Amino acid sequence: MTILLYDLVAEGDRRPSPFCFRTKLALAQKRLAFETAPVAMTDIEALEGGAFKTVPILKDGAHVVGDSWAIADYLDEAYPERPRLFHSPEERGLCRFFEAWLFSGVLQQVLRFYVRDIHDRLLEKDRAYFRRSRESRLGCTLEEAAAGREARLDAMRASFDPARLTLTHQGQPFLSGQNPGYADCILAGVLLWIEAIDTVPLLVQGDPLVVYLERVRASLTR
Ligand SMILES: N[C@@H](CCC(=O)N[C@@H](CS)C(=O)NCC(=O)O)C(=O)O
Repeated sequence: MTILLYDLVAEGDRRPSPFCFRTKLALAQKRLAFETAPVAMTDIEALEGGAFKTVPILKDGAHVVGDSWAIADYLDEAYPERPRLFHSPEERGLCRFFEAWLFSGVLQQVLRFYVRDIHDRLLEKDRAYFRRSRESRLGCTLEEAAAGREARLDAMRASFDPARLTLTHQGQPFLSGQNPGYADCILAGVLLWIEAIDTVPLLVQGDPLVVYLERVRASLTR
């Protein structure tokens, strides 16, 4: 039976979720075939008996798993013969740290920069909910969050420098070393999310992260 992934959908069939991209990359890393089922943000709670508040949600036969980390653990457990996402508890722990660093620091800037664009790209029926929930989280309106954002563009791009430094270090084409690992699913998931929003590019020509993203894509679609 084919694995099904509930995937956030926006206008024009855009898929604007860093967590869903992460899981799609993880499935590709495990060489598992899957299909996606597009879901509107305000329809998530109607899925699978209302068991989940967020996507991704993975359905594999009788197993329904929500949350990208729980899905990654499930995949390693259910498909031990496939390439592992985590080669050790230590790698998993470091990936947890990497996510916390990325999402508490870098992603706060990224979200403020793009939040109004994300709103405008969402399905019409999701926009009021998105505005209400994100304004309450941000403590300001979406317009206030995005105000004067051009002046923050260089700093936002530079906030990815630790990844650039790692990747341009000779002999390390991926965050996880010679091959992509779960840390690469986390970072590439974020880069693909911003690409899907398709407004002001996060990456510009000549950025080592452009080459990196191509490398991740190529290695996972081979
Ligand atoms: N910890 C969750 C977070 C997932 C998440 O926040 N997903 C967002 C889409 S990017 C979502 O479904 N949001 C629904 C909402 O805000 O109501 C994971 O790792 O899967």
